[in-house]
Amino acid sequence: MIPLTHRCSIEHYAGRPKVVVMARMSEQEILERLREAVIRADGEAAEFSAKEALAAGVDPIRAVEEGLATGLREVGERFSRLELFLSDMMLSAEAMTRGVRILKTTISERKEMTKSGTIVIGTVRGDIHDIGKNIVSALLTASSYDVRDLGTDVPTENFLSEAKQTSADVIGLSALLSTTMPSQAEVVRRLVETGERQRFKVIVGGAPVREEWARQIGADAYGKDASDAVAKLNQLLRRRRT
Ligand code: B12
Repeated sequence: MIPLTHRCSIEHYAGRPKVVVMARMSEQEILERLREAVIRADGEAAEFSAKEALAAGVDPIRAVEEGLATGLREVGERFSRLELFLSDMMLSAEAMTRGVRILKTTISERKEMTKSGTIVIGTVRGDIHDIGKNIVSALLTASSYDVRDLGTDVPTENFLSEAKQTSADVIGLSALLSTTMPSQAEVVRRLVETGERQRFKVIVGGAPVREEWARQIGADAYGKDASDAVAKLNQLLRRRRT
């Protein structure tokens, strides 16, 4: 059997078909294929290339971040330049989700044994973007966090009540729109008002969010991407335990 990572073509020698196996596909080529599949909104190609990535031993997080997500961000830029319609963005998002579904299986397999902490996570009120948040949830789960994912468009009070109910260590807030970033600030404000600010750590993230914003609203941490989210939480909780 020919590994998926090898390109092959059928050529004819003396009138007989012969499979010619060509050079192994490089990691860079696989990442490029993932990116292109999302830009073309081709879900089948996204799944295929995700399988190629796994077969080639590409780190699944890298395949998501440097392959699929790069494509989706480019689609977002084209949308903002009015070169694409909202429906195009939706189809690309679907293609990305199909690729992520394949890669996620391997991310989840990495699960470590000791529990790292409990996090209540969700996309804030008014915002339905969930692809990035789902990746963060998957990597946190793989890093042994007990993740309570509340989904999207989550009302402020739901973050508070779920965190209390589960005795969570952390509340994670995702926002993809500049108009919904204030909902992250609202959660922190409510924690202060209810006297529970010291009880839970707060981490924020999402494409328009920056470290400076996290500081401004009084969050404990900002995560640039899924790997950074895990690193920041490990740091935060270690500090709290010592
Ligand atoms: C896909 C997409 C959609 C899809 C969402 C599908 C879904 N199920 O999520 C659909 C088509 C539905 C959509 C709708 C809209 N969208 Co949209 N969308 C995007 C797009 C192209 C990609 C987002 C994405 O999934 N990226 C890939 C993931 C992997 O990256 P990520 O989300 O940034 O997540 C990473 C990090 O940010 C971080 N992270 C994320 N969350 C969290 C949470 C925590 C706690 C931590 C620590 C880290 C973290 O880790 C993640 C993994 O690395 C962006 C473009 C962009 N540059 O972001 C526009 C974009 C966000 N959308 C935009 C807009 C305007 C809209 C609409 C208002 C369009 C409209 N006219 O209706 C609606 C809003 C609907 C709503 N009320 O929420 C704008 C926002 C502009 C702004 N700054 O406010 C963008 C930037 C496009 C643009 N350039 O104009 N969108």
